[in-house]
Amino acid sequence: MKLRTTLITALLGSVAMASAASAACETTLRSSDTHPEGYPTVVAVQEMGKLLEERTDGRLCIEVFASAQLGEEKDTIEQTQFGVIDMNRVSLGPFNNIIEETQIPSLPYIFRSVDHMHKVMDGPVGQQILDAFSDHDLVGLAFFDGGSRSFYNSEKPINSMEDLAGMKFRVMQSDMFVDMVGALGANATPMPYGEVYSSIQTGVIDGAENNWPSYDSSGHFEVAKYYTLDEHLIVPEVLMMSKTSFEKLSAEDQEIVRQSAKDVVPMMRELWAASEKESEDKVRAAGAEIVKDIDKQPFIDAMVPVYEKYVTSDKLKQMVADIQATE
Ligand code: GTR
Repeated sequence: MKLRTTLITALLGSVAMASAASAACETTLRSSDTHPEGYPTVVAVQEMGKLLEERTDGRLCIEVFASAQLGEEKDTIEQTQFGVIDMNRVSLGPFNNIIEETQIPSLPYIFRSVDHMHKVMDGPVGQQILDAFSDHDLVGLAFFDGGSRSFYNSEKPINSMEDLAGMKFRVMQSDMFVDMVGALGANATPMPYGEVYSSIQTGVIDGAENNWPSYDSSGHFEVAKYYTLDEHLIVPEVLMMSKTSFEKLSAEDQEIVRQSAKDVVPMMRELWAASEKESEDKVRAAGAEIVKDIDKQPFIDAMVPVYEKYVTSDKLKQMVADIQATE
């Protein structure tokens, strides 16, 4: 937390001070996040709110409802489509069953690295995905980092794909992720994030999969101490707005919203990298057992049927080719 606060002050200090001094806003956009206060995605949207307030002379600001106060991701997506929630920061995972383009950056092992993911999402494929939100009553604003996701469980260290056989893992509510876990020889249970801790604790599932900061902030490391860095997913996260709320804004303010979302991305990325490190240190010190050097090739090979099932149309095939061709 201390590190995060120092970073934010260094990166956005002047804006933060300017906005603290300004008067109350005319319109406050309500934004949802499943993560708690201090988590990089929450901080990034709060910082975007400060930019907005400053750039609109107080016409617009943002209030982030953290810790799933407005509901679990799948439900808040619907509420954002209906205009009940103005803004939302979620993983692309729960969008997979709604917007087919979001399946592509959610494919296992599609990105070679986080840098590769950044290049793709900052380029034409990223724009194509943001544009796809507009057919679903939403406005895609920016992509945030979600690191890489790996399996953790309460039972035993996973050293190879064989060790996963028959185990039960929670996945986000995406059919593709159910098939991904099935292709690895394990069983998947899609469920909301907020139910995972107790489901592991009571033995309903053996574990789940996520990135360092979520493994830490959710407390899942307390009930599932074996974490294997197979890094099967690098799923970007998205900040989007309800089209209903967006269309209430003037053209000038719409542009300021779009620009401010993009402007917090570099800060979000720095915050994310620091947060990963901080969470890793914390869960290791708390006794989590990490398997780091695992042969990923069998995992990658096992994903062929998932690609065959989900990358079906020419459009989706082209997206995969564009990603693979991105240096
Ligand atoms: C986190 C992600 C959340 C949510 C969660 C989950 O890494 O930031 O948006 O998708 O994972 O697994 O449900």
